[in-house]
Amino acid sequence: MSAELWKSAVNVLDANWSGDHMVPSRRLYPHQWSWDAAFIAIGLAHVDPARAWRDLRSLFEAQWPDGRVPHIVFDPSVPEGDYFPGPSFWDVPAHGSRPARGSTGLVQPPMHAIAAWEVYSRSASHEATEELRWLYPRLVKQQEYLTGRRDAGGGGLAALVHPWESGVDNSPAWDAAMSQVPADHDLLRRYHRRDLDVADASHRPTDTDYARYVHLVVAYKESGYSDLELAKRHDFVVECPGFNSILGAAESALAKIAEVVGADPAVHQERARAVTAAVVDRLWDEGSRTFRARDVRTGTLSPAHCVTGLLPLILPGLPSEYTKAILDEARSERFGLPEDTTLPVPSYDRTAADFDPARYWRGPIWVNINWLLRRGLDQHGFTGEAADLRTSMLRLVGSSGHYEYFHPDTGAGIGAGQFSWTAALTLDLLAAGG
Ligand code: 2M8
Repeated sequence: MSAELWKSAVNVLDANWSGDHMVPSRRLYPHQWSWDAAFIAIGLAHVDPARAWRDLRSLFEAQWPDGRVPHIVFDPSVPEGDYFPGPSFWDVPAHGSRPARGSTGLVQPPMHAIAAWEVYSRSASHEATEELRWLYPRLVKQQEYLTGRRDAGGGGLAALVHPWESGVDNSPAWDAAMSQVPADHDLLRRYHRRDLDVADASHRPTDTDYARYVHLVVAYKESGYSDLELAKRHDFVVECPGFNSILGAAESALAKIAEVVGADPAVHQERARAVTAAVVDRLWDEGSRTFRARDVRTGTLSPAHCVTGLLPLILPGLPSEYTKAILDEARSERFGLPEDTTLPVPSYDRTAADFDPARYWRGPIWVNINWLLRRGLDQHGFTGEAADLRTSMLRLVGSSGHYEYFHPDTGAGIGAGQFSWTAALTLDLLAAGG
């Protein structure tokens, strides 16, 4: 079973390799995505480290001069109509040696330092050290952009200007903030939602979501993708516990990378401590004893219990008062942290009236999130829970296939099949042993 699963995962990654980068899915996502590349590198480390480094390099070659690492790097050989919104919609200017329209202007969770450290640890070599040397200053610049220009709330966290930046696009965490964003259906009608040609509409964000997504991109683009005074002029400015926990964990990974490349680890340890303190200070809700998303414009925390509220567990320095509270929330009927025979945790509170088992980030199970949760459980000594979660993920992918996401009651695969991060993280879970 595990040899078969290993082989099927390798086959997915072979089929989705595009010469110098991996696509998440041939049909649904035919370009390179930022946080996907990091999860994919973690899996490739076990079978083809050269491809892992190449994929990360391709992504960081598209880094902007201000440090932002774009959420999509467009493949110029893919026709404009194969993904919406494509290169001309974003109309990103040329910078440095990068051609115009080469990427989007948004970011995604900065998983890359964590991934680079994972790849290096699995295959330390002269070449791997050279790759780390090349990446290190770029990773630092990425972090500095996020904690600098993107600190719209002024509390030491990165603020997001679009739900796509969170990676959990239509999560209920954004419902309150998104309800204030104009939904211009006329504007949306001028475009064609390519995703609905290749996926079931009931499994994807709604047209109202997309009308708001388009509005936010147009507004940010019209500002020249500027981050000045975001909280005053942009319609959506939020702090996500998932994104910011990855930001903090990335600093801890950078401390380890700094030691290899001869830089100062202390500065990264200090930044990791500062981000961890800011996550607690700004996103902890004492009433419910959970972490929540913050709307920077209103200063309020989202009422929704979303799986991103469990992700501060990946912060190595999170005090035990909070790690225990996260474990309680994960074990509650809202998420049902599995015994090894049951299903991994869903993306949203199972007991909520608007829990939707099929619609993308509003209920289904995602492997990347569960992989992060397992890492956090393991790191904080909840090793039995981490082992059960690993087994349940492998059972799910083993029986349903390398799907993009999974039905939280039946385990049926939903969205794109042959999905790269599911395959890549399956390799990493198999390699981790029981
Ligand atoms: C999904 O997001 C894209 C937009 O970025 C889309 O729906 O078209 C999300 O699941 C995101 O987390 C992921 O990185 C991307 C590619 O897998 O797809």
